[in-house]
Amino acid sequence: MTTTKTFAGIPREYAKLETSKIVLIPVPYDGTSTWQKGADLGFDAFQEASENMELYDIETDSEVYKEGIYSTEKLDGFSSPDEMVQKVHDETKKYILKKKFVTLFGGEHSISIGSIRAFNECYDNLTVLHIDAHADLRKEYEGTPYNHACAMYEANENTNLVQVGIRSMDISETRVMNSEKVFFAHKMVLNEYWMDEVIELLTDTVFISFDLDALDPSIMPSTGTPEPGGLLWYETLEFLRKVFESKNVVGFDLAELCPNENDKSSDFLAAKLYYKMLSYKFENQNADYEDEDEDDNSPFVKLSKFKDSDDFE
Ligand SMILES: [Mn+2]
Repeated sequence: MTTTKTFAGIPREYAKLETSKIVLIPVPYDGTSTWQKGADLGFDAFQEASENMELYDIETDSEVYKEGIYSTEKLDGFSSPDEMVQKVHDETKKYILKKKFVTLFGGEHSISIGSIRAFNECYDNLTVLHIDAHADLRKEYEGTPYNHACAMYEANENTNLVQVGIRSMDISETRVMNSEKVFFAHKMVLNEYWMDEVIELLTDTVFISFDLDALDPSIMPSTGTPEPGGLLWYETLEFLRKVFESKNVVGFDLAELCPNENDKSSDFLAAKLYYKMLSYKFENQNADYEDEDEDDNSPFVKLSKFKDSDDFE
């Protein structure tokens, strides 16, 4: 039997595949990163930090782990970037088809290529909401289209790609970038309406690809390429909660945690961010959460943000 640890050390009864609504796929891959290596160590640091996190979310008044979080075995041991993309695609698609809410944790950002491909095969009119310091729009880099610098090239071709927090890119990327759907960090800081403007550009079905270097290095120093001028904690949470309230988020990934053994705060932030995103996803279901039996609520159904249906109409 598997010895895979449960996310946050939750009891096994909440981590069985059959009853879990959420699947966590770890992809500790660091095949192509260009400067600081170490994203392959990100998942273990995230896992360890998660085990030290309290599991009641104050803001949503929920314990989302009770929806069930199944952790798959790590995907690793790839012989090439192509093989990594293919395996991530296959594994992601397998769990989408089991009607799970699929989440992934990198690894470097190229892990998103295969997962986005799988989501795009399963959902119409998919938006990829890409939150990152970097545009990641190179067609090819250092000999492969599956470099982390290329993570969003295919999404830009095949989905409604909306990019948020961007503050570093190559001039060649300006030629493929859809500038109407890019929110540059230096403009966001002057625009109090950026969250609503982003949401207006999203279709109803959204996959969130979150590169942790989107966050400011003051709160997320442990990433391969820290860029000044990033998102802060509460604005990030406010934005994500709005997205989860107003759109059907069908899955997400977090990438590029590059842990530093002398500073665990980034690892903890990553664990908390992951758990916050799950809490936002399921908060409407949790509103009536008293009966622990399974019901027909599916994470794929867009739910009213109102807890009591008498309160509106
Ligand atoms: Mn990045």
